[in-house]
Amino acid sequence: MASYSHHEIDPKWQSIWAANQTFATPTDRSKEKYYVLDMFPYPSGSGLHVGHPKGYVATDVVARAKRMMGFNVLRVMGWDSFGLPAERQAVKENLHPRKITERNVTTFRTQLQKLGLSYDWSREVATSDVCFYKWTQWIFLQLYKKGLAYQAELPVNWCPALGTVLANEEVHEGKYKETGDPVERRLMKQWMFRITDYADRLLEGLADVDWPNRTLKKQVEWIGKSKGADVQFGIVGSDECIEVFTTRPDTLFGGTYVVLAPEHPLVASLTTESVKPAVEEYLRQAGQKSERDRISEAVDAVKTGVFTGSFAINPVNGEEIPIWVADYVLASYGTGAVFACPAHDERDHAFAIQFELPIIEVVQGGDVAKSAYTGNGKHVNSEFLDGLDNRLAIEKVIEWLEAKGRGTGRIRYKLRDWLFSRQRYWGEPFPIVFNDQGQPIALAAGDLPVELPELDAYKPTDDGEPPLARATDWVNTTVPGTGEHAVRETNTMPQWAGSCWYYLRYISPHLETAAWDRDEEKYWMPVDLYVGGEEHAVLHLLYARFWHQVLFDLGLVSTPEPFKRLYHQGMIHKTSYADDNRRYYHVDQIETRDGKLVVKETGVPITAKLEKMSKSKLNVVNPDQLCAQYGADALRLYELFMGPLEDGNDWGDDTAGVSGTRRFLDRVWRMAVNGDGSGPSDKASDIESVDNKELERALHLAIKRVTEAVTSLRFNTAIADMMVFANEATKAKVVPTKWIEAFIQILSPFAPHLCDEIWQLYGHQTGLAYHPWPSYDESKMVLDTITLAIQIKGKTRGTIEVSADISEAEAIAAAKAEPKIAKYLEGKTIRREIYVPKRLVNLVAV
Ligand code: ANZ
Repeated sequence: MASYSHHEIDPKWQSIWAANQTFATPTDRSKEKYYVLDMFPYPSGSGLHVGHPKGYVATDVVARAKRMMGFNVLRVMGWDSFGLPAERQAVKENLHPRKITERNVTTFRTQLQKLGLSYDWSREVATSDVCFYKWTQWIFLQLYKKGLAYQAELPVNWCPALGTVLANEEVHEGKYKETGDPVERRLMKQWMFRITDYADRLLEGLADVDWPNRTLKKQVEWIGKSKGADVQFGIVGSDECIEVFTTRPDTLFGGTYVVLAPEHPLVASLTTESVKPAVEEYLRQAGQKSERDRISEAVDAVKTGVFTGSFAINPVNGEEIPIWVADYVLASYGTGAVFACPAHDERDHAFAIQFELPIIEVVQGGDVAKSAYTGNGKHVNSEFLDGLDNRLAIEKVIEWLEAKGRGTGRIRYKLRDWLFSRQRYWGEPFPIVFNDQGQPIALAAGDLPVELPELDAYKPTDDGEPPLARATDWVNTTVPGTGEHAVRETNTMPQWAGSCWYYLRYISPHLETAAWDRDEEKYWMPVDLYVGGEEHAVLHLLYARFWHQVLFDLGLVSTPEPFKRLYHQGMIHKTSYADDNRRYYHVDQIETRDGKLVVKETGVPITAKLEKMSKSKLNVVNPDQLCAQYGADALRLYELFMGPLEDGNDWGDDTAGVSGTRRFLDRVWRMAVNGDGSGPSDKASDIESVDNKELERALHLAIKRVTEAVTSLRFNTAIADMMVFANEATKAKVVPTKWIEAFIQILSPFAPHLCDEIWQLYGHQTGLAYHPWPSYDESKMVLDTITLAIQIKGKTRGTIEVSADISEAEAIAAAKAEPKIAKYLEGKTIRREIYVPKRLVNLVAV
């Protein structure tokens, strides 16, 4: 049989695995554990495209290989199933969000199951199930009791059209990004978490995890710890003072003006009559920008601002300097006021140029007339700081300010407390009631769950109350214990809540008496490998760490950090075709005419662009169709063969890539299985070994590389090594059955259906899922040695004996290390290094 029938094999093995509960989580605790976790998806209405499962396939290879290596593996899938899209769809279809969610989950589950992913489906969870969110509410209570949850009246981004608050990330230039509906700042009573209490812990914990550097950096920046000082500036003609936060108190002598955020409480009283209209107009304009817009604009050269007419007194030298208002100063950071030192701060410099304010150099090292000098150097024009290095000057000036009572050393964070309530229906209700005095009362664990009441309209009420306010029977209740009248909290929790702890519920998904079993938690935690998109580098991963650290402090979990190792899979892109009006076309509607892309029917010119896959861009490739056409194994392999896991990849032609990995699997089949598909091929022989160095080496190298890939996650090159073995084995007349079997074992995590089938044809009664992983022998990998010529500027000066599979870097290093060559290189610099594989190294030294 030239090819194998995935139509038979895929469903056959999927049902055998299901019937035998092959991937049920082991219950014996004698073996070492491995917890491999995927970021669980939001089950959206459009189902999976081929970009989604890349990470899941990668973790599946790891999970399958780890089982074969003797680990107890925990591998579960679930659904992040609360959230706004289901609620919007519910309004559209007039169907309950639960129904919509169930429908989407069914689609997702079916699609994932077709890929043969080795999840323990008996442990599946959904954050919107009451038996799950009961425990989300319970965890909220633990944080509340610890004093970490509080209510505050806060300015929020309120969108009247949607009737909800929006996150800062969702707002751009005063409008909701998705729909363009206007957003206003409104004061509302919100639930907040004191995540800022954990700022230092969240920083320190990063030292103990194996995460990508970029992600660590993003978390550090988000937390934004700054050391500096709060400094008081007097105001000319007033008893009040302006407090500023600065990280560079050493530059106070170069302070030439003070800037207040537009929202600063002193703006009104400091504004003099003559400039009042200008200041008011400025405040109006600034009010329309979101904080995020203001941060991103802060780096632009063009500054906006307005003079208040008042002057401040510089505490180090008594100079009177003008007080401005500008929106590059944020009300929510520091004290909402800064002193500006244009000579040594870029934003201040741009502002000073714009408004012709003085620039005074106080640290030497640059030309401050041209640009701000932010480097280190010695102080000048700074009286008692002159001659000091700026880092020492910071300490000295803080001492001076503290002695004079004009300032204090201070540490500040960018991190803000976490706004934890939403005016939405499809989320977890809070386990909180308010008595008639409006005081919040936490329910007891025994009162949980607070079930989401049934509603038939999911928009907020007309007066802006959350949708749950409509459920009056539910809202009106009593204080447990006293029977006093009370009303329930009608906000719900944000979608982040469930994803903060789902990985703990996977450990005991059916436990009714607790969120998780403590002994089981001790066994399984921390998560050994967590794979998901880099878009979660900050919020999800910071929020989950915060909850986890609190749970750790409460003695409820055994590890301070939840996710030991983190890895981001890259995003798969696909060419999209759009005309100048950003109308998208399907690839079938496009053709090339005179070397240019046009729409077939109309001749309209088209621009092709690599983009994220999305329905609206008509560039989605459907995995179901590929599974049907080429089989799950070919698709799984292609997902990992395309390129390094962390890179973004171009999917390429719709099917070309998958047909390539399918051809490889067909070759494996022909090599291993006889013509009628009933047993081993004629090649397979009972002999122990065969004198075929290339083949033996290819086998051991492939085992080594696949074994390493299970840790390094460098799958694409490991697959290439398996392809080399398959080619060599195809060429060979005789291959020891043992070698074919070892190869099938290492291929099985990638192509589990095909490999279990071949394994069975080779007469084995039990499948490969727990078959011991094969070992490799380094000595079988060395090929014979070869001789490389070493040239200096093209003249041969010597030779070296090296292993035939030497890499370029190794060859060059070996050439340089050769004693005979050293004398030619003395006192010279190597300008170029040229390597001709298997022949020579040429060092161009001058
Ligand atoms: C004077 C100064 C002189 C500053 C200088 C810097 C360099 P990070 O590291 O981000 O904490 N700043 C303080 N509060 C601000 C606010 N609410 N909005 C905008 N900017 C604010 O930066 C702290 C620095 O950012 C502070 O130090 C302050 O400018 C500014 F040569 O003070 B600096």
